[in-house]
Formats: sequence, C-alpha cells, structure tokens
Amino acid sequence: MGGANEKTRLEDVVPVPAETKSTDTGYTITENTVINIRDEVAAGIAELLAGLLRPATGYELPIINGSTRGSSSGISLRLDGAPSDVGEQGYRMQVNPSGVKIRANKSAGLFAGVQTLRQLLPPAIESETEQSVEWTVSGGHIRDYPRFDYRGAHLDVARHFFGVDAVKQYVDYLAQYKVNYLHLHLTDDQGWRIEIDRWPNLTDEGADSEVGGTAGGYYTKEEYIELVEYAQDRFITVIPEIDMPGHTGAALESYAELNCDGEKRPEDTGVNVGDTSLCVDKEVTYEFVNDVIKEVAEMTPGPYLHVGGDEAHILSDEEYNTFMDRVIPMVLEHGKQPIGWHQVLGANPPTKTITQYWYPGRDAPEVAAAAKEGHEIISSPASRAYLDMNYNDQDGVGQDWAGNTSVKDSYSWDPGTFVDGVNESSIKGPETALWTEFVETVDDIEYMIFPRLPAIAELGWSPKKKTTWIEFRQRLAAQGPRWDIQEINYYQSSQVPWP
Ligand code: TNX
Repeated sequence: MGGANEKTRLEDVVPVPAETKSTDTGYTITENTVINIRDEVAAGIAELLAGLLRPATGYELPIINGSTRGSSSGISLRLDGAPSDVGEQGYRMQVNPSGVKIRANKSAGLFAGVQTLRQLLPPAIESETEQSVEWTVSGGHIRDYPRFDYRGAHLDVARHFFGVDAVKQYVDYLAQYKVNYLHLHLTDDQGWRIEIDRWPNLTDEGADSEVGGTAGGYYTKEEYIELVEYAQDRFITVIPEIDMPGHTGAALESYAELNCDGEKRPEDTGVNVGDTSLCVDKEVTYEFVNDVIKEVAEMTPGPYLHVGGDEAHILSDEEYNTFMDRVIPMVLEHGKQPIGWHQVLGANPPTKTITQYWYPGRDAPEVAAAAKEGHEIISSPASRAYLDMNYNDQDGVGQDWAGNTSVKDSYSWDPGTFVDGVNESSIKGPETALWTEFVETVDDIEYMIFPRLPAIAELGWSPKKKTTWIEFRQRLAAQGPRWDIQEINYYQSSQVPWP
C-alpha cells in the first residue's frame, strides 16, 4: 500500500479475492477504450460499468457488441472462458497492456468482476466530475468466487422510514462490496411500510409515523417493485420481512378486529419491544396473514419470505406454536421458502424453514439441534453483525445491549463456525442487521455501516485463510479516499490506518 499515486494491487480489493497473481504491466483506460460484450445478458452490466467510468474519465467508452473477431481490446465482459470452479457468482479477470478481460459462467459473476475492477482503478474514479488521472489497472490475473453463496444485509425501514432513493443508495453500497441479499424489515410496532390492497388501513393509518413521532411513510406496490428491480439489476435479491405475530403494533393500530379485545391499539412511537401480538385465537388473523403473504409473495420474485417470529413475549409457547403452525405453511403455499428469526424454532417448523440466528453469544443449543435436523442458518450474531450497536461509548448513534462493536470486533469472527455445534455446511452465510430505532438519517446509516458492512461482506466472500485483521485494516484504510469522494459519512475508527 502506498501514496495516492500508487496503483491498487490486485490483492488490495475488499472483499479480498480468492487468488491473485500480479504481473509488471497493467492496462490504462484511455479515450480509445471500448467496453466489449458478446452476450446480450452482459449489456446491462456493461451499461452500469460505463455509467461508473464515464463521469470521472470523461471518456466516451462505447459499448460494442463484438461478435466480430479482433474487437477484444479494452474492457471485455463475457460469459465464457471462466473455469467451472468459479461457480455461478465467481469470475476470472486478466489484465495486460491490451485490456481487461472479465470472464464468468453467469452474469452475477461478471457483475462481481466489475465491482473488483472498480476498486482497482484510482479512487478518483468515484468522482462525478472529470478528473485528470492516469486510469491504470495493475496487471495480472484474478480468480475469485465467494465462500458463502448468501451474503445478506438487513435494513429496518419500520422504526424509521427510508424512502426509495435512500434504499437504492443502500443497494449501491451492498453491490460495491458483493453483498447479494437485501432483507427489508417492512413492518413493526411503529410502522407498516408496504401497501396491501386487501387491507388498505395498514398504510392509510399504520404508516404515518415512526419512532419519535416524526412523519413515517410507506412503499406503494409500484415503488416496492421498482426497488426490487433496481436491486435485481445489481444482482441483489430482496427478502421482504413481515414480522409476526409480535412486532405488529402498526397492524393492530390499523384494524380493530386484529386485536383480541376488538379495540384499535394506539399509535406507537416508542422503542419498547415484545408487547404486541396478533390475536392467535381469531380466524380473521389468518385471513389477514394469508392476504398479506399472498400479496407480498406476488410482488417478490426472490425465493424467500421472512416471517419474523421474534420477541412475541406476550404469547404462551402454545399460542406461538399455534400461530406458526398455520403461518409457515402459508408461505410455502404461496411459493416462497420461509425464513424466521431463531425463535421460530420453538414451533418446530418444517426443515425448509431457514432460521436467522441473532443472539450475541455462541451458545445456542436449539440452533445447533436445528442444524442437525437439516435447517439452514443465516448467521447474524448481535455482538458482531448488529450494526446498530455503537462502536464504543463515544461513537455511534445506536445502542449497546449486545455490547459495543468495534470495526475489529465486527471482523473478528467466523460466520462458518460462530454458533457452537453448528457446522459450516449448515450456514447459508452471514447477514448484517441495521435496526433503526435511533438511526434517523442517511448520514446515520452510513456512519453505522461503514466500515463494518464491508468487514462482514469480506467474511462472507473471501476464503477464511485470507481474512486476517492485520491485512484487512490496510485494505480497509485504502477504501477511505474512495468513501471521501463518494461523500460517505463513514466512521474513522482509530483501529484503521487511514492514509
Ligand atoms: C432485537 S433482533 C430485535 C429488534 C430490535 C433490535 C435492536 C430481533 C430479531 N429483534 O426488534 O430492533 O434488537 O438491536
């Protein structure tokens, strides 16, 4: 690593690539560079790459569909020539004086390669205005693929609402670090954020406020679909969460009949958890849940639907199980694979139910037992992956119930083996969570996720043997100048040797 004029080495990318081999001479993007594709499916990725490179370079960078021979100089993106061992998300990249070649088996791999190329260019590439910089990429070869197929990031849009543009920006950040699932926590006590045709009060009444009593909001169906498609174009699958039977204050505020006592619950703008539940004994509850699952499933192309299931403290185990026994099959009937926070295991759901582990510690016998039965596990231990935890007693806008979480803490765990008694083969992958009781603005979001989201993204992507803190902190430091140009409000942790 060195001064601002030194080229980024192939191994300095976050997440660090699986294999790199450097050579002396790289490739310099010039006004003559073209972006070459041969498969129509690469066109969207080429457009995104061009959109990224054109402002700062000021070059035209035309996209050429070069089925003709001899047109492979410049940057080429192709779905062939990748070894089968990079899988569906991996890629191979070759950089020499005649160009940059990215090869993959599937378009997701090409997109991942493009994110790597982005980081191999000087930080000034992130500028929105033309810069006079030599746009040189280090020479050599990269073979890269993820350790876990699943690398998730959660965002709570219920406690504080974030509109379509803010979430698109969040998606951009995920894409930059090869995260491929966005878990949207769409409903909670303080707000219902997704339009449901059969139950219009949910958004007419249940969406208007948020924590602290400020104005809330919701996504119309069109807006939600727009978000899903925006994410899809960046190879990110949206997982909608409808949290139930607890965390349902906003629904209980919108419809009297969903309450056991038949009275609308008052608006909730506080931060308590665990004191609400849908009425398990009423048949209308299941009509409601079925309608919601149906409509959400219909507008979600991804395979998963998250049913929450956490902190239903006012229910007995029996009541909780009665509810989940009816609701989990509804998700399957509507064609989606259910995910639930790990409390859902109490109801003995079918093994197709993926469970998301969230307690801070390593000791979770029920999760270990579920893994043995064949449940897949998403790993989000609060002491590592809850990005609403503060960095230390001074820095952060969140909370500390799972302990303060420094950048080093967020990096120093192994998603494959964190939970005692769970084998890596049961782990789908890590997922960060950003709860927003105290996270109010986009600046707040950025401060809490940078640099910890890139840290966990690397744990999800890179081979375990390459993820050492001592080297990571150097790679992370080199991201700082990029984030400065991107105007990201990141936390300048003293654990990281920023340039
Ligand atoms: C626990 S994690 C919750 C959330 C809170 C979060 C705050 C989980 C499944 N439930 O309702 O927002 O802690 O850190």
